Amino acid sequence: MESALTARDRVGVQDFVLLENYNSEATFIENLRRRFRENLIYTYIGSVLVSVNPYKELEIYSKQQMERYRGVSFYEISPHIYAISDNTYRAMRTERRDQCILISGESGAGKTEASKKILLYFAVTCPTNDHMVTLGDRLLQSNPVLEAFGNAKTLRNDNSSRFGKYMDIQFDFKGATMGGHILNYLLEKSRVVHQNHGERNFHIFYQLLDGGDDDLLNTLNLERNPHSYRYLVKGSCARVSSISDKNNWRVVRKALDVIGFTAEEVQKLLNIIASVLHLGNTLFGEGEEGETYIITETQLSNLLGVDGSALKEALTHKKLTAKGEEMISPLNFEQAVSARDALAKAVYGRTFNWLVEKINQSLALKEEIYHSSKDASVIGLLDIYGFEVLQHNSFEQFCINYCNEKLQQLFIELTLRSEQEEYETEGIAWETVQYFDNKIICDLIEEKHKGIISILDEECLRPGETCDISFLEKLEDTVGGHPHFITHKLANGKTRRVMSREEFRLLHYAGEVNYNVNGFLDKNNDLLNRNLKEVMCQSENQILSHCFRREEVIDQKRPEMAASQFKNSLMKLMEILMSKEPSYVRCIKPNDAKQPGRFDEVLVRHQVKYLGLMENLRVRRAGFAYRRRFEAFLQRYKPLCPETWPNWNGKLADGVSALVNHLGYKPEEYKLGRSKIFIRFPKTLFATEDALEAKKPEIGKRLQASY
Ligand code: AOV
Ligand code: MG
Repeated sequence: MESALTARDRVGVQDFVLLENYNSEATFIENLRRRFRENLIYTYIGSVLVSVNPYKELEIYSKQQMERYRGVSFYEISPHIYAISDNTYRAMRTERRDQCILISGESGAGKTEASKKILLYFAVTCPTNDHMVTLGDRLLQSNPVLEAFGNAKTLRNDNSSRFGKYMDIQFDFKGATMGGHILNYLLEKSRVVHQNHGERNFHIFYQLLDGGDDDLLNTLNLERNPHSYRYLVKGSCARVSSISDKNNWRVVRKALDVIGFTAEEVQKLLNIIASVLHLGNTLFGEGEEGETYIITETQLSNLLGVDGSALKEALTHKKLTAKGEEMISPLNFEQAVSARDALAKAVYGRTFNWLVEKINQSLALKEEIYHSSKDASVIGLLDIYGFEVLQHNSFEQFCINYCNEKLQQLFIELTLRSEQEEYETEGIAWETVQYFDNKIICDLIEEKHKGIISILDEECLRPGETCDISFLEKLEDTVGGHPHFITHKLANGKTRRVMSREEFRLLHYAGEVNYNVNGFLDKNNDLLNRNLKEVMCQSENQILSHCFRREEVIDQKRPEMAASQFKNSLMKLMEILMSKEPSYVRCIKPNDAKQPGRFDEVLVRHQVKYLGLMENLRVRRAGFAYRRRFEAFLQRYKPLCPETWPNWNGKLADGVSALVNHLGYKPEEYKLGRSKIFIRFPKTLFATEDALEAKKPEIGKRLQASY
């Protein structure tokens, strides 16, 4: 039989805290590799779960596995996404505090899969109220729908999330699920009209064409072949071997029913999806006088539920108000193409928001439950788009990477810094751990007046001739000297040859990215001609008339620009997350080929570095495994010591001292801070918990495990 030592050698340790040489990055990576080789994709750093994408189905997510993790303490069983889920759930129940689980990692690292497993765990294991039996199903079924409309195949990931998602799951005082709510962040709308080589449009288009029956496609005037649609072939890869669009169509179609979409709503939704494809095939011609006309006739206006000639007019003309007078001016060819694309993006983007709204209605607490749910608690799940570096990075990557920068800042704020600060305020000796604080990059992007987003907004609003290059020049003037910002201009006035004149480079926490400014102003402006809005708000398709409001046409106020809107929504998200007790899942991508069994050390080392896992480990190891406020510790364990039982009337610290003396804690096992006890090793706490368990019959009441 294999000895314990060789087993450890083979599979590594399940918590990095147990590594002898915890300062060595090589040891850290070797531990990850050993575990990965044995299909052990999860490892802890204290309470943080590190997950390596296996790129293959593992038999570790069954219902039996879920049962194994229910109510079991973290350290007694192998690391798992279910352990994090269960722990979070129990913390919510025992501490009555809202929780959140933050999942991070680069594109393709496994965030979305992790979030789905967590949701599945709650849906399967948590009790349900009688009138809420369908809620678990709806929560689960919201995923395929949102993924169909909001995910796409990219070079990094065949099912890449192109929107950010934060989902609250609400529980009543008995711990039963009672509702859910989704917040969505900035969908990558540009994908509707353009895809890079090797990438696709959103899944739903291909699913509908491949899976929809003949009658349905006939009513939508669609052909089955995706190559017939210009918006679907920009990336030259309409079909992907790893994806079954036909099967996924069935799943999505069923999910829409489960969530509660009516047949009429589904029809209207599909009319919109088809209309986007027809819009893409709408071509323009140029007359002798430079006027533009539409040369492709399709069923477009019928599907959009709008008047055909009004739509034609709006696609080729622009309405302006000058000095109180309305003027109609014809669009040239390029303008018409970009008006058409803007309409396609607006229609799709707003429909996506409508979809989230509808799902939220279906997951919402019933009014009467809401009012009687004062004791309700929430677990939030954050699954965003991961950090990405492409060959060509544009406005979308800028927003996505900024979002990841914010999340990393939150991680630093909440774990590394707060951990150190706590030791300091508690007066416990502490060796400072150096870590990279990315606040400097967040400031570079978001600072008022001086940050990149403010400069972009100013450039969009500035009257006169502005263009993407004038924005870049403004950036050079304003943030040119920033240590994380680089352009082709060198400080000595010479030029950096490796960079184009249309690019700026940001040194992100996770790596360097060159952004091409082409299209930044347009994408930030995100404008739709007023006459197109007028046509759309009269649509007979209720989804569209809901999405395009009359008030928007009447109200001439300029809406907030895209980047600022995103920035503000992220600020709000940070507030939401800060108000909750966080748990972390840090996802790692083992190779760029999306293949099982391949562990690319260089790639993994890079992620370990930028995710700050070594710092995380050092902080954790330098410190103590557990800490608890004196009153909470005393309250829980006082039955174990005659001096403190049944009531302790002296100072809390003295009571805790008496208690741990009685329990025989050795000096190296714990420290008393100003308001908390710090316990160095998990085993000390386990022994105390066991003693409490043994005493339960005596103290005559059931105490729930609290770690
Ligand atoms: P992401 O969410 O982190 O990328 P996903 O969760 O979509 O990445 O994972 C990418 C792919 O890796 C999935 O489609 C699965 O094929 C595989 N995968 C990930 N986790 C597992 C797992 N636990 N077991 C088996 N296969 C897995 V992005 O949304 O692109 O940032 O934007
Ligand atoms: Mg994802």
